[in-house]
Amino acid sequence: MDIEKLLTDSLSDVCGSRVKDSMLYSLTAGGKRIRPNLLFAVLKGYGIDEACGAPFAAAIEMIHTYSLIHDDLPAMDNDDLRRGRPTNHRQFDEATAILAGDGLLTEAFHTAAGAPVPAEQAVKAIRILSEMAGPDGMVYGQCLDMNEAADSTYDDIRKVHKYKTGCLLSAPLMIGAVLSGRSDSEVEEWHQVGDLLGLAFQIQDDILDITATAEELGKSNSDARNEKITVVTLLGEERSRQEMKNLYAECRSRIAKFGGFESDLLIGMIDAIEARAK
Ligand code: GRG
Repeated sequence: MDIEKLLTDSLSDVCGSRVKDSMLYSLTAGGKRIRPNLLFAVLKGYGIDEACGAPFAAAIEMIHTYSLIHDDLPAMDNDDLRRGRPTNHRQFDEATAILAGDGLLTEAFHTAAGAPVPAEQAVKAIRILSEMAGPDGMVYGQCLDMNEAADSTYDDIRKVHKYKTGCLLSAPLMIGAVLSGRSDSEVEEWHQVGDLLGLAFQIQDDILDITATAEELGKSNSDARNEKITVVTLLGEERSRQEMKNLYAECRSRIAKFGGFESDLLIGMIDAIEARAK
């Protein structure tokens, strides 16, 4: 699946405006496209045609991009660099960046609603998308993160990551399982894999934040500037690396246990994520 084409095609019917330019600016700025690829890997593992998941894959990447635009705003992290380019509000202006995020979030649901799947599956998948992105999911995680206490423990930080990072990694896994006709309990098992993946991914992000330059990462590393408590500041670099390795290993082991699922592709993706340098 050509994910870049999928993303631009998904916005082709949106009327031309400065907001559309701003949405496209961030959506087409690159990014690793981990979330759409996770969804396609689950569908392939269950032997389902990936075309039925394409609108959901695009929707999740749009929601992810909106969250990055809003996270970079002066009222949040106030960052200047994202995906190797000036952040959206630096390139356009603050009001346009807010609207671009709003536009991507709402357009995501419009896109998902057009998926060529049975109505019952579509409703289930759209509900998951909303729960994972909204005030019971990623938005809740962002809220916890903004109100972090100075004496936060590892368990507190785990909770922030479960919601802020894990939910949007769980969404493609869960939606892939829904579109493959799997049971609610199996969908919930995929949710748990996403939680583990989110924590591993975030610990890795925190390690990269102190070991790589902003140029290498293509984004500002504002955690130190904002004096954020991270897993690395709590556990130290070595213990954090070990924790991250254990979590990725646990992800692989759980993925390998799903019945009727050909896991090689997805496990290969987890290996590639673990090996990432940005
Ligand atoms: C503003 C509602 C709202 C939420 C913001 C996503 C997020 C929550 C904040 C961004 C900062 C951050 C460290 C988020 C954790 C998730 C994460 C590591 C995002 C970056 O994902 P990648 O590495 O980014 O997949 P690319 O650019 O490759 O798509």
